Amino acid sequence: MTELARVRELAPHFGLPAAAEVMPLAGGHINATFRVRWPQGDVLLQRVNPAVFPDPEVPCRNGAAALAHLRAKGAACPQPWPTRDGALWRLEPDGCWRAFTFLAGYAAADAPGQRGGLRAAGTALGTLLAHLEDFPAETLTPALPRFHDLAWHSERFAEHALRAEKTLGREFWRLHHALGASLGRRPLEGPPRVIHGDTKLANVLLPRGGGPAVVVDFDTVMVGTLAMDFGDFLRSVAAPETGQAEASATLMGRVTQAGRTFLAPLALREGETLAQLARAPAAMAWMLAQRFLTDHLEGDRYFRVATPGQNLLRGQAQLALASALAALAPALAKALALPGAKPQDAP
Ligand code: GN1
Ligand code: MG
Repeated sequence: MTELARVRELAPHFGLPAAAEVMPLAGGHINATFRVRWPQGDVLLQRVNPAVFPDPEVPCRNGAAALAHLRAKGAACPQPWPTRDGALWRLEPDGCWRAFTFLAGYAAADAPGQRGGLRAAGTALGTLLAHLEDFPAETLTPALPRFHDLAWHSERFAEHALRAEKTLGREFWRLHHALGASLGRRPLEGPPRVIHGDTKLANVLLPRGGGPAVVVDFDTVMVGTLAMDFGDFLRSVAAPETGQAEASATLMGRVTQAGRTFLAPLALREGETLAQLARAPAAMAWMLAQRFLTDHLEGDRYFRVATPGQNLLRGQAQLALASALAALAPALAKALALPGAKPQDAP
């Protein structure tokens, strides 16, 4: 059965009319997402991928709880579209299906022409973490065990060392080892916090006509550290997934601006320092590089690819980016401590 036929089969469970227009939405690497539109309604329907999430109901449950918490605080949130039975998701043999009202009139913060949105995205994500500070962490079940465990991802990649060295080529292999030496094994540690888990720019939607940003994709909400969400955000601000990293002065300017806006709504806790946070973007890029490369070497079972070799290219781009970000880390720590950041947080 084609994906679109499957969506049509599911649609009645969500009260979506048979005549609605169905469009696949590109963007994510893991779940399948569709826009279902008809004259009176517009819905985003999504299948949470059971090949990636061992229990696809877990991300649905965690995400729904986080959204309820945020809504109670008055944050602008995606609006769940329940099933006809009033449930927030529907478990099927091919995954967990759920729907939200489609956010028409919004564009992702990484969409072309949205560069001015960096600050809005940083503020939205920093505010989100502040809102999650009193979320009951003990109610969360890990949706992806060891998800942001850098040492674990490095070990998995190291199992493929012989093939990896050959596939990557000498220069990227050297970058990989240099990153390991400069970042150490635990650059993402810190006191536990409830975090979003996937703070890339594309997960922040900005209203075209102005107004509050909406953060989406709560599948990976988890107990983690500030370094993880801060690092992943700046990693995504720093560069697109593939393609060349830019000149370091431009990169530094954007990363500093975005980093400051992210930290402004938050009070750093003991064990969260600007010196360590400044290394987190490189650490997140290095971890993502190893995740892409491991998946390439294991046959693209996790990250969807349009063409063979795409995960290799993604991995190489993240290695180059991690290297550029590691070089900027000392200057970033200083820049984050300048006026505009909080003086007591100086490294
Ligand atoms: C994946 O599917 P998507 O695009 O929301 C991945 C993130 C990566 C991101 C890279 C559950 O997110 O960790 O940073 O790709 N999500 C999962 O674009 O593995
Ligand atoms: Mg995601």
